[in-house]
Amino acid sequence: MSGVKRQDWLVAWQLRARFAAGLSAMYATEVPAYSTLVAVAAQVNKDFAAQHRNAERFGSLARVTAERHGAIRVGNAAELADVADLFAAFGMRPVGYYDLRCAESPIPVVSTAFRPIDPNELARNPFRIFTSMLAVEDPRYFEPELRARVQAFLGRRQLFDPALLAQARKIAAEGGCYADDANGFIAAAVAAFALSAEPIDKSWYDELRRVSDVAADIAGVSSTHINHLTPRVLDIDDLYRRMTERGISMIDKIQGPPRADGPDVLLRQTSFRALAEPRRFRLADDGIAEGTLRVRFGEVEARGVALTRKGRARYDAAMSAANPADAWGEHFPATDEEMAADQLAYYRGGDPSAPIVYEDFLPASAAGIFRSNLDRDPVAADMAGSEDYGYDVEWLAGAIGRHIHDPYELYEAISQEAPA
Ligand code: OOG
Ligand code: NI
Repeated sequence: MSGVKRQDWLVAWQLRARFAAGLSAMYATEVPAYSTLVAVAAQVNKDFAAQHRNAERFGSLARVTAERHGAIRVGNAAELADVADLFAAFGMRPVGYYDLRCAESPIPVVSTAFRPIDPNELARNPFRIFTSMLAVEDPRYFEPELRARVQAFLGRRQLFDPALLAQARKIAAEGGCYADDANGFIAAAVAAFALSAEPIDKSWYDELRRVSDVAADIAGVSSTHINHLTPRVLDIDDLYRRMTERGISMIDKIQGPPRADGPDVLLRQTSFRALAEPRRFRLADDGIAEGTLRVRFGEVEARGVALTRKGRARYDAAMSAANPADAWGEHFPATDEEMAADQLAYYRGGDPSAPIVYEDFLPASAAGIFRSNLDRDPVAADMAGSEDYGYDVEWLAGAIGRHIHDPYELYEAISQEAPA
């Protein structure tokens, strides 16, 4: 970075911005369609800003253009605790709990999102990583014998170099590090999420694929990897059209709220399948075979105002209608003034011109994004019932030894502050 001297002290947001940029550069070399997506997204944002006076109401154009979220998947709570330690060095805390086993099309994971929580930190760089953990204790997916072998496999692998984690803990404790040390730290952190070139044990991978593609992606290989990196756009319908025109076939719809006349709410997302990437497989006779896997994809998103619990209940009602777009007006007013007056959405100091942007995820969309990129549905013995098999937010917080922030409490606190 220009103007940064070796002895300069870099704080969490500066490290986070470099981490996000480093992952983005790596992902662009790994998944070329990502570069197309980023270029089209930047053009959409520029055009939107030129045509709309209040284009920056959900964040500055600089923030939105640099904004990304990533996603990773890990196998168990010990791995998730290491991820939490690593991301803490970048000022990213666990926020929210998502149980994707409860989705309409269940996925055998529970998830949280690591992100900054302070409004100033978010404004500087809001990088977030949706992090999923395999629900290996859930008997609907894993019978005892397979579970034991998955746990043994996970217990043997090491996702992160202990020296990297030690450095992360030190940086988190000290609130930053010298520029001199930052380069190596960030390069090592980025490299930890590269797609591994190590041969994949084919019979083990295939056995897990019979449970679910996600189980194989998580526990069938010896490392984790960034599986998508999502830019943010100001007009996702426009983005969808432009990508389709370029011959990139997107999933058949935009997930989340329909396009509406009133204020944008929550999060709208869409994705496309990445091309198959070459991978090497180790066969039963110890021979190596070349093959391909399609485990990664492209995604893009648009963000709107954060909804209160009351607003979220309205959202769920609107989305359960046969045609959410038609039903939208019955559940939501058309102006920020009415949204604020009805306490449906969060505004700084209650000022309707100061919407608070939604910084989190939507479980139905997340499951939809997972699903749209899988070849087949996971096989679960019996999906019916609401049994969580011991997974809930308190369990997860205890298992990683960290408070998992409640998104509503964070938005509520920001809404008490005076408009910026
Ligand atoms: C995560 C999918 C969820 C989103 O934007 O909702 C997600 C994954 O595929 O690991 O990233
Ligand atoms: Ni995503």
